[in-house]
This record gives sequence, C-alpha cells and structure tokens, in this order.
Amino acid sequence: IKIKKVTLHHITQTIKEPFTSSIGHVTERDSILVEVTDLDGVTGWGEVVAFSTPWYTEETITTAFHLLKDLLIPLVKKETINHPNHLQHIFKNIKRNNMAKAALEGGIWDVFARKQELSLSHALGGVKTEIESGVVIGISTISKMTEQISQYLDNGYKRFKVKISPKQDIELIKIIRNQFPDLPLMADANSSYSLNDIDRLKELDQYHLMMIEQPFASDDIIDHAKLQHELNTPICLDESIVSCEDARKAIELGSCKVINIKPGRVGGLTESKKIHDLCQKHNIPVWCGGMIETGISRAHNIAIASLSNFSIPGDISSSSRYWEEDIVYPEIKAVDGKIAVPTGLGIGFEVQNDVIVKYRNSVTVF
Ligand code: OSB
Ligand code: MG
Repeated sequence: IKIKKVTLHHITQTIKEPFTSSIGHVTERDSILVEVTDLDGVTGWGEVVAFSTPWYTEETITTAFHLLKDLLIPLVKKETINHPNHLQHIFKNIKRNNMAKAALEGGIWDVFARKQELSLSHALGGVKTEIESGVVIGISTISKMTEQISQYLDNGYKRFKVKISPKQDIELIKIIRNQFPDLPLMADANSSYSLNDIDRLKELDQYHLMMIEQPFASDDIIDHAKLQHELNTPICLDESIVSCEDARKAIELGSCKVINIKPGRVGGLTESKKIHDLCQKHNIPVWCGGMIETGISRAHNIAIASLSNFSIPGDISSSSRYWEEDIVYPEIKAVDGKIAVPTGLGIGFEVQNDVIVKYRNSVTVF
C-alpha cells in the first residue's frame, strides 16, 4: 500500500441525551474521521475516538489532529506498507498518542482488507458471524437508570453496564438487582475509588455483578491486584491497559480477571489482536469497549469483536443508542441483542458523505 492522500474531517454531533460518568460529561461529540486513499484509488476509514478534553485519557481531538498532521501522516506517506502490522514499526519513535495512531492505522486496515478482497473481520482473523450487543447506562437518578434498563431489556440487549461512583453505588446496584434478579449486570467506576474503599467495594460482592470495571486509577495495577485478591467479583481493566505489555503485567500481578479492549486506547487493531491473543493464552476473557463513537469506529469494533476470545458482550450498541443519524449505512442495529458481522469488503459499511458534510466543521487534505 502506498498512501496517496489522507483527508481529516472534523465533525461535531449532538448525542441523543447527555452521557455522564464519574469523571466526564458528554453532550456534543467531536470526532475526526480519517479517510485514507492509496495510489490505486482504494479508500478506507478510521476515526479518532479521543474527546474534546482529556478526561478519559490524556489525548484530545486537538492533540490527535496535531499528531496526525505533523507526524503520523507524513511518516506513512513516505513508506510502502506491505501489511498494517508494520505501522507499529513505522510509529516506533512516537510515544503513546494511541488514539491518533489507531485512527490512521484503522483507515489503513480498511484499505488493506479491501485490497485483499476480505471483510475487516476476516482480515483480522475473526471467526464469528454475529456478536452479542451490550449497552451502557450513564449516571443519572436511580429511577431514570432503572427505567433505561427496562427499555434496553425490551430492545434485547445482552449485557448492561451501569456507571457508578462512591456517590452512587451500593444503593443503585441493590435496587437494580432487586428489580432485575437475573440481569447480566456490571458496573464501571472510571477510577473513582481508591484502596481506602475496599470494604465498600466488597459490599458489592453480594449482588453478583459480572465484573467491576476500572475501580482505581489508571496507573494503579498494584492496588488493583490487592483489591482483586480480596474481592470475589472479577475486576475488569479499561484505562489501565494501553498496550499488550500492560496486559501482560496486569495478568501476572493478578490485577484483573477480564480486560476491556478498545482499539483507540491501545493504539489500534494490531495491538488489540495481540492483547486478545495473550489473554486467550491466559484464560482471560476480553470484550470490546465503546467510546460514544460513530459507526465507522463501531464497525472496527464489530470486526475485532468477531475474534474468538471476545467471549463477553461489549459496549457495541446500535447506532440509535447515541445518534439520530449515523455516518454509516446501513445503520448498526442489534436485533435480539445480536449484531451481524458484515461480510462486505473492509469495514463492510458505506460511509455517507452527505451526512459527514452536515456535521462537518472543517476538512483538511494531506
Ligand atoms: O469507560 O468505558 C468507558 C464512554 C466514554 C469513555 C469511556 C467509557 C465510555 C462508556 C460508554 O462506558 C461506551 C459506549 O457506549 O460507547
Ligand atoms: Mg470503562
């Protein structure tokens, strides 16, 4: 693959209802859609999943734009890329900035799959024809949260993740559990606890959650190991795992029993697959997280989630969960809680230029 041009589309969309976690609040979602075209005229799409402010990780839409424009795009334009796996080598002197790297890498994976006449799922080694769909319920009042659960249950979702923090945890989970005794339920704390809260977190054991996601800070894999040794509920790490090396250390320390893989957070699909393979070897199930992203990124998520060790339903919900109108066609739809893995070439969805234009602030061609 020889890259001819890369087009960055900066868009802003309003999500259907504001989304709140313990550390961040999203109403307007800014994204950079990355359109990669090679010398043969094959086009692929990626997406920067960073937010406008660095509440989830240190990257922002602005830092990612800078990295893409000044460093990553010039680097890939210089090279002939035989396989997207080689991008890790091409990017080796650029530290972190994983979401910027993943966006460009994702577009190149899409080009690569199309040129191989494969779906992205098959290009990655995916084996599933459908994936199970889960949904996330942001922080609001307990009654609104249980109402949303009822609604999403009717939609057929297979797993329910509620956001918690020390301000709203035990009572919330107790009420949900009483109302929905068999619900596949988990909680995501987005780092809102510390070691002082061990007794409080142990109280959650009685509600048989599938797992607790990221209770402690992102650099606290030692404390997570201490917690996991005292907790029956499996810990799932999200923010703590930004590379396969992180996953190896967390597994070795016993910091978690499950890992949430987000291609953006770990620097792309190649690294996602490495983490998947490592976890499989160690009997650690993985699932694919979400970033309130457009259908482009969701399509990448569906493809990676078709690998065999993605054995727990992730945060891949229907387009209609957040969007009035998605960038991709057809819209992503969970039917009976399942999303079909597309069989078309590349990401398997059509990117609708007229919809991009509607939400676009700027377009820059490199
Ligand atoms: O912690 O998994 C998270 C959204 C934005 C940033 C971080 C997280 C989330 C979610 C929602 O939990 C995922 C989604 O529905 O796309
Ligand atoms: Mg999370």
